[in-house]
Amino acid sequence: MLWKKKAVAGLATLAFACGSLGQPTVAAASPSAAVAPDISLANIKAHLGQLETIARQNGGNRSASGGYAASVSYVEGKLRAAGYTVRRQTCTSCAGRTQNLVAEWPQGDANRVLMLGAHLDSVSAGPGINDNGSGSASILEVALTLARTNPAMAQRVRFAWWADEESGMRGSKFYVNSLSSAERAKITAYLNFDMIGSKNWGYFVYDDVASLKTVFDRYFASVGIQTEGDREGDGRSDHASFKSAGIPVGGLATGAGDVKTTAQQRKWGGTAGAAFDNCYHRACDTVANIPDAPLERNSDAIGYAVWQLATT
Ligand code: DPN
Ligand code: ZN
Repeated sequence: MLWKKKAVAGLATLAFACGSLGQPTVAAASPSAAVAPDISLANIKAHLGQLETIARQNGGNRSASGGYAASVSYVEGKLRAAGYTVRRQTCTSCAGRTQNLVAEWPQGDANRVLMLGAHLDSVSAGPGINDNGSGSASILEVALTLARTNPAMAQRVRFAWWADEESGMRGSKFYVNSLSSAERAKITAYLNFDMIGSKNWGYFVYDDVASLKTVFDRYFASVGIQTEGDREGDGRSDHASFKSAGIPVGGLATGAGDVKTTAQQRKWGGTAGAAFDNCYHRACDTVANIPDAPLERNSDAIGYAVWQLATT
């Protein structure tokens, strides 16, 4: 949509004008970043449909080895076809679902790495389409869009799909522990996406690092959406593994089992007094549990942040 691209182009100029006022950080938006393209909602929904089919064919979930392994193969196949070099890491402290999938776009300064991640496992109760097909499919489509549009890069962008988040963020912990201190120091920021299509959505931005929250907030402001700092997900998803290692973290979420307040209903619509996602960790977390609006906004926010932080 042209109007949206114009609005975002205007924001790039604003970021440039205000850049000198910001605090120096390891993860500042680039003054000369390219304009982010639209991230295709239709493609994201196609990925989610595939993940649900995989769950159906494997006992109704993507938690046990069959449904998890098939999810890894699906994402890996798309990345390889787009030209990514993809690495599987076997997480030996993970149970049943053991493969982390890591893909790096091989352009930009190899000593500065922007990392994005989403957990690819579900709980055993259901197919896990919001939790966390939504984050997994969105960063997959961002990765494919990056390959297709091939902008000039200031940083490396590395994407990860984590094994075994649901029993204690084991995949991401294993990965962070496997890095040398020199490799950790190259990661300028880790951005996490876990549940970004909740049916009774809110717009939550991780507030661990102000400069990263600001990048996302600029996108949301450009489309007239107010955000709140994320509380519900604090320490509960894979960003915690990176934060513990001293790596700056950011991310997005639309809410899980917490209940929407009246003030939040006034801000975002939906139903006050009901959970953000009443199918959280249940069998009904299917494609029918995902509305378009939060998925569209959050995936475009991810694209905006990647282009702002990593392109030139
Ligand atoms: N996605 C939830 C889980 O994996 O169980 C944790 C979570 C809740 C993360 C709320 C973010 C926000
Ligand atoms: Zn989750």
